[in-house]
Amino acid sequence: MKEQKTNKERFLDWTFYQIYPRSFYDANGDGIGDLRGVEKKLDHLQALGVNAVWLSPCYKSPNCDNGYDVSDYRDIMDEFGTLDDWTRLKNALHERGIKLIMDFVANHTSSEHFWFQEAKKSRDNPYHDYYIWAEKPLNNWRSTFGGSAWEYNEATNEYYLHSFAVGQPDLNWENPKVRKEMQEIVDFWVELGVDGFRCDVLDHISKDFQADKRYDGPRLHEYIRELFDRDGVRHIFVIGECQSDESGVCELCGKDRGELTTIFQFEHVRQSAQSKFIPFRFDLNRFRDVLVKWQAFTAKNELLYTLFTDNHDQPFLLSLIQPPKALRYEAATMLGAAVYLLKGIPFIYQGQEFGAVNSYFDDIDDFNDIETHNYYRARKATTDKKTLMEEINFGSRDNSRRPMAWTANKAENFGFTTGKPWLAPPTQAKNVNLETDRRAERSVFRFYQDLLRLRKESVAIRRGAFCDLTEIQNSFVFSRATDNERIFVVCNFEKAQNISLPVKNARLILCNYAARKNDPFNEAFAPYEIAVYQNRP
Ligand code: TEU
Ligand code: CA
Repeated sequence: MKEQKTNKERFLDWTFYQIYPRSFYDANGDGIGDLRGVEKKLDHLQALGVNAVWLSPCYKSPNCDNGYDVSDYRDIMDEFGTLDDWTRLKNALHERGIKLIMDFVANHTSSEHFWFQEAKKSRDNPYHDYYIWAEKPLNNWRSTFGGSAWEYNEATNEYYLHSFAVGQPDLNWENPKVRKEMQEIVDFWVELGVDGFRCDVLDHISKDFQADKRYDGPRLHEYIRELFDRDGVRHIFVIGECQSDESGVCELCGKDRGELTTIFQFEHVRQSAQSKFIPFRFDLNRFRDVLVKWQAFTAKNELLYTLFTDNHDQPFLLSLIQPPKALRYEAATMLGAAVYLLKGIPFIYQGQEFGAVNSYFDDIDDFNDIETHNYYRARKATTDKKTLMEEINFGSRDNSRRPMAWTANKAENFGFTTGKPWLAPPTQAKNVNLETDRRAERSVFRFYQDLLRLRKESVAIRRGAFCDLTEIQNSFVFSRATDNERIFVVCNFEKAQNISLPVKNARLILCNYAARKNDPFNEAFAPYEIAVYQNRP
């Protein structure tokens, strides 16, 4: 049967790799990753088997929030290179058949952006209305990074809204001029050849100041359509970072809505209702249940779903499930199979492909993230040092932002830079790095290669219907099927147990314990063991 490709379904053939440029690879020895550095590592991406890249922000920025505070949307951050370097990188990616999407930070600018520099001067400045001002705070909203979301500005005797850092004033999307500016920025990059955008906190752009939450305001959908449902733009890939529940997702991504290709939905990775810094034990059964729920929901409503476990905002999920050290490979590959064989668009975060884990540092000076520092400052008077550092190490976004460990060579900063790295490398880099992993018999990288090759070869994995076949707790069993192909995925969680197999006469196509190759249908599963079977009736 010929593969049917509706317009949106073609995105199911994309497999993303997220690059956090500051920490990926430093090509000029100043200790900071850069665009030339990304270009130098394209062999790695190709060897892994991805065909799309999401680049975290690389625009001009004073870096109060590592590029999520943009001071010029049409130029590249000095540390990362130039617009020419960007064009070279884009061309090099495209030559290899790899798509490129850029981060698009639309909710706020840097306070050093020209617009804000003007806006704060006086109430009658032509840029004043580009931002959100009030004589008294309009509500008691808190900034995500701590403190009030309203900051006083002396020159105008007003407060301005910043949902994130003080240096990230929220744009006033009610102002048609702001919307026009943002459209022109989208056009600028589309003309330069980007394949799409990952839209930072897109659900924040419309606000209801009376509401408890800062997102999903009344004009959200209107603004999104105005931005992306236009000639010359409609074809691109647009993924929104949104907190929406089920009905919100339908409105944002529904087939005929003209809004987003898909969104990042976080329910499966955010299990704790408490502050992200308060340690908790991640529950894999709950994780599975949420994934199953969204597989069913997106199928029913014909929505595209995204498959991910990690990004630059959270500690590595692999560390949250706390596998014994000796089982890191098994746990990492089990997570990979449980997530990336579902229906949706995979996003792999840098480091995941060799089983990267969280770090432990005793000293707050070994952290950079603004959220981490704000938390430390707010708590240090009332919390004992040991507890506080445990919280910081558990929840800090720096866990996933540390320089990539390419090699095992500590003296050479694990292959990241010949200079002094901008942030201390991961504490476990000696053992957990790409080079060591690729040489190992149990290689996470090789498993990911196999996984992505299977996705490429199998229509059922990319397009097939999902069916949950889980019978017992601490396991996840599912199938993916088209008319002429069936894939069965059996994942065991942390304890050895027997799992009755949904199939007896199929081909074993992927496993993470060598012993299974000799005995494919053994129902005894070892800790974190997975087995994937294929059937072509
Ligand atoms: O994140 C927005 C967001 O709501 C969260 O992911 C938040 O950063 C996290 O919970 C804090 O722990 C986006 C970006 O991904 C993040 O890096 C930026 O800091 C933030 O927006 C502001 O631009
Ligand atoms: Ca550099």
